Amino acid sequence: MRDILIIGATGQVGSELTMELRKRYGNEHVVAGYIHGSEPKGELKESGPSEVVDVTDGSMIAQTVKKYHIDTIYNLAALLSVVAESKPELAWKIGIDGLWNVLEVARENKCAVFTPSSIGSFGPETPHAGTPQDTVQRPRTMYGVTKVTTELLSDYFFHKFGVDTRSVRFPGLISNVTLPGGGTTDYAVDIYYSAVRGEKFICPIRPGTLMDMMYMPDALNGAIKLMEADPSRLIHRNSFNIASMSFAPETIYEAIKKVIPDFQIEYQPDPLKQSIADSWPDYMDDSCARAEWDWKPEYDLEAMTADMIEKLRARHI
Ligand code: AKB
Repeated sequence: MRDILIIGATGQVGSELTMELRKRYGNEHVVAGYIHGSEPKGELKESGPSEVVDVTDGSMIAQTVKKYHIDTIYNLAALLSVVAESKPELAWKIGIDGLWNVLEVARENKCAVFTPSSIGSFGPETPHAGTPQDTVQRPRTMYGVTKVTTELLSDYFFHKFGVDTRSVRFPGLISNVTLPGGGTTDYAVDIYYSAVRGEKFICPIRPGTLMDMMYMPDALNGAIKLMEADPSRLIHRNSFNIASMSFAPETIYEAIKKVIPDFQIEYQPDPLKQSIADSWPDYMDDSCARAEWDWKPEYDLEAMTADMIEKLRARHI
């Protein structure tokens, strides 16, 4: 049995990861950490404990870890790629000063730590087709800089202090519970909301732009499976490429059109989002994750599209 703290529990990943972990480990064993202004609501609030945990305040993290005898921290606090370009200092403060606080508390209290990296940790010089596990990582975005640093610092704490740090490089995550907000891959979420609302979708990314994407249930399974993996099999730690599908905007549009035939799209590329997208992999090679901890996604584009549309329609969004 684990006692888990999720930092950033009300965000896109956190809101669903918290519920999934409560299902697997029991409600009382999973604490939802949030900051003022993004309080948990509904089932997330009612189903288990929650605490104000600001990642930039190490003593707050330590207090919660001690109070609930936490042994595993999922550290999800971060600014996404687009918003980080307008607030680079804050992105560093949350992503790296915050990570330092988490790792220090983990070292003192013997906690395992999961902190996601991203396809954003790669840059223009990275091989874009079949991006290898170990390759050039010279991103030119602040988001990317924080993600590469996250990988290095997490590995440092593992090698130097024995802190059990593990991580995956998430592709763009597509989900229907909490909106992402501030990322380059957000278009692949927004497009479903437009389609279900019967609106034309204005796409900020040019046709032909390939990026790795993943449906949230696979992302949650990946994170949890890695944290449960036998450590003796792990050659890598921070971070593993994981992949399930790669598509360009016209491909997801066509997949949605098969279900909603009168759906329309117009392309109005956003220069910042486009330049970030162009610097990221077309698709990653995730063979190390498959070999070292049996990573295997379930959803392809068609299965995800059917599920997204069904879920959004059921909620009358
Ligand atoms: C973003 O677009 O910033 C994120 C990511 C791919 O890490 N969704």
